[in-house]
Amino acid sequence: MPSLETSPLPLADSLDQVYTQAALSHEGERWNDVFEEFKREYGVAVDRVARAPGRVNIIGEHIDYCGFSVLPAAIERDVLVAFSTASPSSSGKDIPSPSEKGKTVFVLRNSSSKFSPTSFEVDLTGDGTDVALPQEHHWSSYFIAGTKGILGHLYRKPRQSEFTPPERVLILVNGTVPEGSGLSSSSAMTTASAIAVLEIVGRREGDDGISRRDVTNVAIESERLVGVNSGGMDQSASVFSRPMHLLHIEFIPTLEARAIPLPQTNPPFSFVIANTLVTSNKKVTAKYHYNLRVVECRLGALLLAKFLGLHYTHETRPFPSYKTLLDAYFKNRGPTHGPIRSNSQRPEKLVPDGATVPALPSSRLPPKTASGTHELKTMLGLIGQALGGPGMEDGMTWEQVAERLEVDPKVLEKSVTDREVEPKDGRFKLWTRARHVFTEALRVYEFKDLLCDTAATSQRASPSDIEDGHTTPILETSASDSLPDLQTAPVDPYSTSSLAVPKHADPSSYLLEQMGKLMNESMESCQKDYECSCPELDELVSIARENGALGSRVTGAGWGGATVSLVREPDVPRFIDALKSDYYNKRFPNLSEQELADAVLATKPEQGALLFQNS
Ligand code: NG1
Ligand code: MG
Repeated sequence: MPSLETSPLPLADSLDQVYTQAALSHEGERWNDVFEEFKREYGVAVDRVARAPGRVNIIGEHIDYCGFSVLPAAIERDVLVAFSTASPSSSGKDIPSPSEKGKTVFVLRNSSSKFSPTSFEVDLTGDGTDVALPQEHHWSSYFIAGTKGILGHLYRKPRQSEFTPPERVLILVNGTVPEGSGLSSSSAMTTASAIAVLEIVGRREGDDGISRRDVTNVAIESERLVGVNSGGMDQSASVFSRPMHLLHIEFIPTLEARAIPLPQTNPPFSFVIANTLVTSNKKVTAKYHYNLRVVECRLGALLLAKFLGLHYTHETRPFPSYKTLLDAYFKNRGPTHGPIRSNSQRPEKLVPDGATVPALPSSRLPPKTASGTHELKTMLGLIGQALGGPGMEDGMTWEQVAERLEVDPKVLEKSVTDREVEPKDGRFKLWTRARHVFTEALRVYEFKDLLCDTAATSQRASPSDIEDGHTTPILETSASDSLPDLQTAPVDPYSTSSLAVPKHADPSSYLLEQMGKLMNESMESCQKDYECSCPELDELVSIARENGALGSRVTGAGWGGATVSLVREPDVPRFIDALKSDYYNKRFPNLSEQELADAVLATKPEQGALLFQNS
């Protein structure tokens, strides 16, 4: 059985299959509309559809780019890229032709009139460098980024088969993930485009085909072309998710995803997404927000590595490694990664007064299901000493960090970021950012352990690699089939988790409360330490908690976007009503019914990306 990461993308045989799938059946009408619109626009039928969903992150915010694992899931909102390489019929409107032989014109149209049509030309046998991203940011930027990324990747892997590029690719995009809402419409688009182009150039399968892991890595790297130094959570969730599972995604040393079944509780629970309707345009604000945080974490990693005396020699300047906080943490983990050096080997003046470095366990990496939370806790103790300390409460300037690292500030800046960042008062808040990262990483493990313990105690499979060969049906089991039943679950005496579900009069309540508590702690850390919240997010989570949410937090990058709340299913209608009357009616009294329905939605984890053939 191929593993999750190396299996090819599944291809459903026919759209009939789509309609019969529980998760997508209510989407039938939308798909029909897309098919009809395509025919109207181009005069030919859709040949294939690449579908990539948005995602909700349940826990693990702003730690993917630090190398730590996260727990998101795909949602039903998605991007459909319907395409055909057939010649448009004469009824097709204004279809451009390639300007030279060998080039292919991509004709890009979007079902939403908000997004203007465009086209671009590319050599599909080349490396993608002949096409540039639009000067002005446009919705097609993400599509083109995915195209460039996949072509660049394939170019390094010679083709085995003959390929004649088509003259045109006719495309209709139809998306239901609201943009700028923290549900990752951008990644859905980049991922869907990478999959579509992979299919168009005939490299999805076979000796020269590439795996799902490759596609995901390409989508991750491609999206960075658009201007944000993002991590890999969204694209991974979009590709690997499966219904009724959370995805535990690890990035280091390689991308790995494991599906963890959601427990069945009594009463059942829902994740409710509520959009603040404050759009956070990451591309525009990146230098004050997202990219700045990435830089703060990288600087923290360097100082931490230096503090720990890790391979920090004159030869390695300007420090090629320790790009992420996980790196500094990882390499601190015993013989396989080089032991911590003793105090005497560390340059003295870098060690704040009274700082001591406790011995860390020298064990190897813990197995996937156990969390190694102990070591993270130890690191938490260290970051205060490495990044905090007297005079550093308000953060450090480039110069101060450079001085501590004994490098030129200009060299430092260049090696840490290729993007402009503008910290407030010129100061980087390294300690609080790192404290968020390490506590959040810990919460992810605790959350995962809660779910795994529940799965284990109900004697079902604990997290496993998803085995999705291309012949695998879209949904192999009905959702309820794969759910561990908490009510009948015996307690696992061998559980390693500090939060192991104890014998409890009401295990469902216990589990939901613990999950909610971790989500609330995550929010608090995002608000105080990471400063990625905003007044509207703060207000939404307060209203949520006052109206039945067991936990409520920002999902996605923040500074706007959406919240996710854990709500008992019977409470969902009342909960949604309360959000409508206390938040939306007050702040956005003129929303239409449809806009309101789009703003607040109860979700269940959904299937990740797929490619459909219209036959
Ligand atoms: P949003 O802004 O929600 O799409 C971003 C990043 C993720 C991750 C989260 C914060 C992109 C594509 N995604 O998501 O990698 O860092 O923020 O946890 O930028
Ligand atoms: Mg995004």
